[in-house]
Amino acid sequence: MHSSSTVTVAYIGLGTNLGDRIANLKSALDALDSLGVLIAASSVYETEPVDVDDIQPSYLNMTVALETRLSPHALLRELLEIERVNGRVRKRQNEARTLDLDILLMGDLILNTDELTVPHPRTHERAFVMVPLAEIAPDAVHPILERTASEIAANLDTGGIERLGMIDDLTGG
Ligand code: PH2
Ligand code: MG
Ligand code: MG
Repeated sequence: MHSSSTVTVAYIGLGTNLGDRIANLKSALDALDSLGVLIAASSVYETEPVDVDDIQPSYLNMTVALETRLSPHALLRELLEIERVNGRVRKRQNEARTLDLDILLMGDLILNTDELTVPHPRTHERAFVMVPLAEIAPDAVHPILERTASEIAANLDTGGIERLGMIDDLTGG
């Protein structure tokens, strides 16, 4: 695994709306734990699908903070592999999935390549991302908007999301 001496905090969004959604989140957390140090995890939220063009089950979403020495592209490769191991099949954009792992923010990095855009392009528009992010990192600054997670979250419509609780207090099914 490629690594450098620089430690950064990557904020990662987790999403799942197929299969045993709690089990999918737990499996992802176990795998993420091996990529660095998980320093925070938000509550789990049940959320209405956003930006989808078919009828889909509701999502579970949460965010984590991962302290890691991986480069952004190395981290992306690891996240895609964790998605694959957890049954992610990619046919169409924004289709239902067992597991989606997105790099939301990575320190104050601004990156725009074909494979990876950081901050995640739609992060700041999405309550299902920003509410759990503001829960664990209210003062994290979006490096393009130059606003904190809590400021961004406060301006979003949170009607479609419901806090369920911490993952360790929830059971699957
Ligand atoms: N992910 C998407 C599209 N729409 N909606 C919700 N509620 N949660 C998601 O994680 C989500 C979505 C594409 O990644
Ligand atoms: Mg996504
Ligand atoms: Mg994704």
